[in-house]
Amino acid sequence: MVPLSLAKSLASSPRSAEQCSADEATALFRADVLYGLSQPQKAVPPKYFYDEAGSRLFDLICRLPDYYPTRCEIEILKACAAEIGALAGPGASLVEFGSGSSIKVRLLLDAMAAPAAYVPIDISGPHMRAAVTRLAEAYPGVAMVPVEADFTQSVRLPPLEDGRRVGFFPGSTIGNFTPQAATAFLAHVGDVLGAGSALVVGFDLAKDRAVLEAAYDDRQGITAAFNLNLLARINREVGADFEPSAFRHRAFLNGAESRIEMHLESVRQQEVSIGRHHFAFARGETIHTENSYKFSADAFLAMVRHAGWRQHAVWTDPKGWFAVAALERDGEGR
Ligand code: AVI
Repeated sequence: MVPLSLAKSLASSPRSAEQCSADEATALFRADVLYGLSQPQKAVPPKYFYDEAGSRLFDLICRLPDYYPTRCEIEILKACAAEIGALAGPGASLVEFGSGSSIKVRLLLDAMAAPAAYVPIDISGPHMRAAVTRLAEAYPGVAMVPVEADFTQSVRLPPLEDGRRVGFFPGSTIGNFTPQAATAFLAHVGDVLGAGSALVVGFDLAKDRAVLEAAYDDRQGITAAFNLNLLARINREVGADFEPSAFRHRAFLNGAESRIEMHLESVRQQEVSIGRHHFAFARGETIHTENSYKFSADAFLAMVRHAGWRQHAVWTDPKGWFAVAALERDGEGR
């Protein structure tokens, strides 16, 4: 069973869809879109960004000069990989929640002593499997055990060797949850990994508005394409008749909530239909598509403590823009 607090939070969870058939996934997508467009503030959960095109666009975002989180996090991971390797110990299994292209995990696998297994969990199956095929060639001694699933749901891990279980949740995806949902998710990860496990999680730090807004509204327009791709996906998979050129990408810092918000703004008054459902848009009205929370280290650590984790270490890049926390769960473990 999914804890209620977590189930409720799925409306604002980053990447997911249930571990279910394609038809069920489409029905869930349709229901989420119909529900979200019926709200006073129209919204679609950000988990739906990641179809094939969206996953490719996200990979491009990660290479953008304006999008600092990836660069900063890689810099941090390179510097602290040896300490994470020591924390994991020999024969550990690395479980990545929302593995995407499985790029950063190489830094950890390189630093670990004889890692037993890599378990990527991701809803975008084809994208994940292609990434795992590439990884398997580079790490022939590591068992690759991909799990195509919604990592926010009650995932059951495959049988693993006796070494420590180490969770990996990079990229500041934790910031795509509300703080309440993030706390529930971190507790859920603790339950999935079990007693004695460790968790390495990347989170983005609060900083200047200009730096943040440029990262989510880049000069090349890739983030705009990523956001607008959601409408193309809704048209294709749910049968809507969105005219993507009648919407524009908007990203701004909501300082009171310490989060970047992404929206799709209607450039004119219009109506959009999904079957017999019709949704009126005023000019300037938006669909809220994503929150990306920016934390202070203290606020983040309070949250992880609340979720049952103990701090092992926190590292930041020289500019203090991004942070990686290594956490531990009490107990005997495996
Ligand atoms: C996946 N997630 C951590 C990204 C973020 O920064 O919130 C998604 C993203 N949205 C726009 N650019 C990147």
